[in-house]
Amino acid sequence: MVNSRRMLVVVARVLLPAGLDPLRDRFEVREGGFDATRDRVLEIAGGADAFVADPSVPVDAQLLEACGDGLRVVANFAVGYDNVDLDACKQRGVVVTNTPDVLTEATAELALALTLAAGRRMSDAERDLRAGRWRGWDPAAYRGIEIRGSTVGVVGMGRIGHRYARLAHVLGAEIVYAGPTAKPEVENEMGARRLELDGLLEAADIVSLHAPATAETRHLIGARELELIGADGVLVNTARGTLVDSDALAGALEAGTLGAAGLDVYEGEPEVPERLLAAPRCVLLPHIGSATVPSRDGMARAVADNVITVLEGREPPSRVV
Ligand code: 8YV
Repeated sequence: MVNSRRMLVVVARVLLPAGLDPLRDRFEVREGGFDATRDRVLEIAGGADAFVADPSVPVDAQLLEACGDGLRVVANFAVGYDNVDLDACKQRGVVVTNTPDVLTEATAELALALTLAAGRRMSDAERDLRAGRWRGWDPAAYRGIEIRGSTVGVVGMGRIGHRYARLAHVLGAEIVYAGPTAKPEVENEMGARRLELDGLLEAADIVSLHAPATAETRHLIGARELELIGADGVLVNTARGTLVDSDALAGALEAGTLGAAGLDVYEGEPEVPERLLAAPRCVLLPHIGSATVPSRDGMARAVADNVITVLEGREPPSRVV
């Protein structure tokens, strides 16, 4: 008898209809749901031909084992893939994909929004107003920086870093950048200068992080680096929480040795360190860098395209390994 089993796609948590519908048209789909625990994910993973993860779902040897030998692709619902053990996937011959490009604009724009919000002390100002602490126009209160005339330091001049640099440059900033490779096209386009990280932190009034989370970038920004950014400087992080030592950051904000911070990502999400919640001159968002309609729908579609192509024996549009 011919085996007519429909292939199984396991979605660890949730996927938007833009990605779910085309998958359901072709395959059996099993979803863990928004609050799926690790145990629940391991339980539903069995028999998966494709596994859809997101940054809150660690994909490690144990999970791959739970999926079983039929697993052909791990499709991450994100551009970042630090939650996926690439070596373990490679060892089992499992393809890993991500969702680049479709979220470049949304994330760069959010980094710009955080730059302005932190640089102009919007969180403190709004908090004071809502708490009834606004006692009238005060020429000395909430004074911040202007992007025009500032030096903006982009750490990681990839797709998102480049788009953010363009936006800041259009607003009149001078651009410096740090990263493993020189980007002559960006240097030609906007006169950007490549610096070593320390030089960038010293030169920049605003530092925005756009590097991936790796062992090398863990706590890239600690107490020493924050001091280099300085008491008037602004730090923005829309990349990954592990890039910044959050205790050191809270300390610098409390002591006034860092001007302001705008954060969208944290170590150990969805936990947010108490000290950061209480810190002054700090804008905190719940990891919404890619949260626009076109971006999230584009990401969901990209997940489906990656799964479908691999399960149909073709090369996926965005393969990591
Ligand atoms: C969110 C992101 O994690 O793509 C990434 O790497 O960090 C963000 O887009 C994503 O939206 C969660 O699925």
